[in-house]
Amino acid sequence: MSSVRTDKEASTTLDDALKPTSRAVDGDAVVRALKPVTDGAPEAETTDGFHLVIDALKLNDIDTIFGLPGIPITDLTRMAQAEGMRVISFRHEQHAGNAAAAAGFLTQKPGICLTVSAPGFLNGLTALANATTNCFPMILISGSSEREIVDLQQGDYEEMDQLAIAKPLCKAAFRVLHAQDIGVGIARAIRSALSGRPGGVYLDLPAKLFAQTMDAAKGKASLIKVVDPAPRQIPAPDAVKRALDLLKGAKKPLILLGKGAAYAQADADIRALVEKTGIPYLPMSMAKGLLPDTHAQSAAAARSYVLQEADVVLLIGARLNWLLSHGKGKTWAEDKGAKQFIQIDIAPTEIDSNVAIAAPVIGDIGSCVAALLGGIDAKWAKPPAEWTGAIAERKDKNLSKMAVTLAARPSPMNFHSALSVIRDQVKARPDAIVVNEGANTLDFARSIVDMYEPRKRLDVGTWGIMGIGMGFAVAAAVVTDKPVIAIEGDSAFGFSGMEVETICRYNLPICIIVFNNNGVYRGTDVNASGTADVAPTVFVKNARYDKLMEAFGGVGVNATTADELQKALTEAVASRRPTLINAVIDETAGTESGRITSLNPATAKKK
Ligand code: FYN
Ligand code: ADP
Repeated sequence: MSSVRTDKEASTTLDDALKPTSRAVDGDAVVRALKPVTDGAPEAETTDGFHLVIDALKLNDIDTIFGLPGIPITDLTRMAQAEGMRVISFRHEQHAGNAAAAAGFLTQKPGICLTVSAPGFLNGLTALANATTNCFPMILISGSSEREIVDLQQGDYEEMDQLAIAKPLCKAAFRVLHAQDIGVGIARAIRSALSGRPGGVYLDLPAKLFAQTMDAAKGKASLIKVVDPAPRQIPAPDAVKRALDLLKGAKKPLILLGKGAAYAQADADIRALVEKTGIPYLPMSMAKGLLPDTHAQSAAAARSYVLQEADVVLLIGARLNWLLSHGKGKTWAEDKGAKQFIQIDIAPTEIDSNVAIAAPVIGDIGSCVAALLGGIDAKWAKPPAEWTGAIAERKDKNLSKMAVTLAARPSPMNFHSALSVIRDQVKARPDAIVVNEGANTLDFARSIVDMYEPRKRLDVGTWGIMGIGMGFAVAAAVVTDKPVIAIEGDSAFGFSGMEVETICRYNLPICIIVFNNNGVYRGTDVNASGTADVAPTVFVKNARYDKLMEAFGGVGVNATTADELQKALTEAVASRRPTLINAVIDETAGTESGRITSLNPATAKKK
């Protein structure tokens, strides 16, 4: 128990706390908790809701909170810090939530986001829903108004039925009303976030809970250290055999690695499976680096070809959603005959969600991949040379074409020339974490910037969401202490740009590169009405995003050439100083919606 107080005179008892009008007053509670009251008489040691929350998290090896203080959780942030937790305070809850989600993905521990009631909670909710969509474990803990007032809709401060609102947007939602249930509440939240398919969990803590007191020993005994929160799920032997038989018979097999495979931290076995079978593989964007992108078996540079031509596809932690054209249609050359799919996933209901899956293998990726590996012996026949040869041919052609484009040094810079600099830096520092969002900035960076190590690339994920940039970057720096390179479209950066102050405040080794082409997609759109307003996609021309970083004491650089960009980026990574490089990009470069133009109704029609 990290903190205990003797408070015969404590102003809030459990009974008091349950009265509708009592509320923890920020300053008072922290003083009470940090300075035990003694009058010489023997006193019972007590603890309170604040400390039970902190102790329950610490007991479960959770040492960091991402959040934004305010009523009623300000004292919780102070006390958590006083008790040795790292508390990273943001300027907007959405970014704290995104940080928690990224921390969850990187560490396999639920990232914690702490917010105030109603508006703060709602700001955090986007991140919680996004985490759930992406299968990242996080817990959004929000203070809330008093149940009695909320339920009678009597107009409490920041009144909102938060639990009801959160429920459909996350994997599980809980509310704790009594201090003695905090241990159970946190345990249930951790288990829900981590077990099976990971996801976001909401934990509602009404204001009064924090000031409730109880006997310290009983409080300690009420806490739960969660044992085996993500139990291994061993696949059934017949499912493994079915999958191996199908794979063995394939003439043009393909392995597709998704971010579930990256999350699973089964890196060595995944690599062994790819290498021992000799099957070409395609990484989804956040699975890049599970094997180095330069690996001979990577088919990333022949993506369209392998998706069309493969006859048996082994999906490992990847869903057949929009990012994979739902496993059908032109992308998969459906007219040439259906593919056969083997799918490894922890969620049995994922199977057959879009197309028939011939061989589902249900279990955790580590166990499933190990089981498949068990069936690959020295007699395993590698895929036919016609298949691997045809892929190599297409790949080499694309790589050579790309090399020529990357070597060009146009003025002003275009996406390719700027990204070629970043590509070289990541090659030199493969341990750096890349955060990437935007439209063109995202799409070009994904294929140009090679990744070499697992879980080094964080991006817009399943929703293609904008605004994850600074939250993900902060989390990456905080939980790994590695240099972070955030490759940001100018529009995307705007969603979380104010967090540069957070980055400077904690002096994080983050270098942000804003691809500034004066607008959403590009900066050349015109207002057809002829009025004075600029077109909806156009920003202030020639903006200096670098000045934003300078305002808070970081390093700002305006880079108009690849050489300037290269110098600034190399210095930033080496010095670990917060840096923002305003990379001036040709405003005519870029296409509407990047490479997903087909999803944009207007441009799709024009095509
Ligand atoms: C890939 N490619 C390469 C390389 N890597 N060529 C040369 N060198 C290298 N290293 C080729 C690859 O073979 C493809 O060409 C093409 O580049 C693009 O590859 P990519 O990026 O892997 O795949 P693609 O087709 O762009 O899309 C797949 C996707 C991806 C849908 C999974 O686009 C994605 O993750 N999109 C997210 C988009 C998003 O969320 N946007 C945010 C909203 S923006 P071909 O083989 O010739 O096809 C709102 O406006
Ligand atoms: P991508 O976007 O990279 O294709 P997705 O988010 O669509 O990846 O898919 C990830 C899949 O991985 C989800 O279906 C999820 O259930 C699964 N998954 C996540 N973690 C594990 C794990 N440890 N073991 C097995 N499957 C997992």
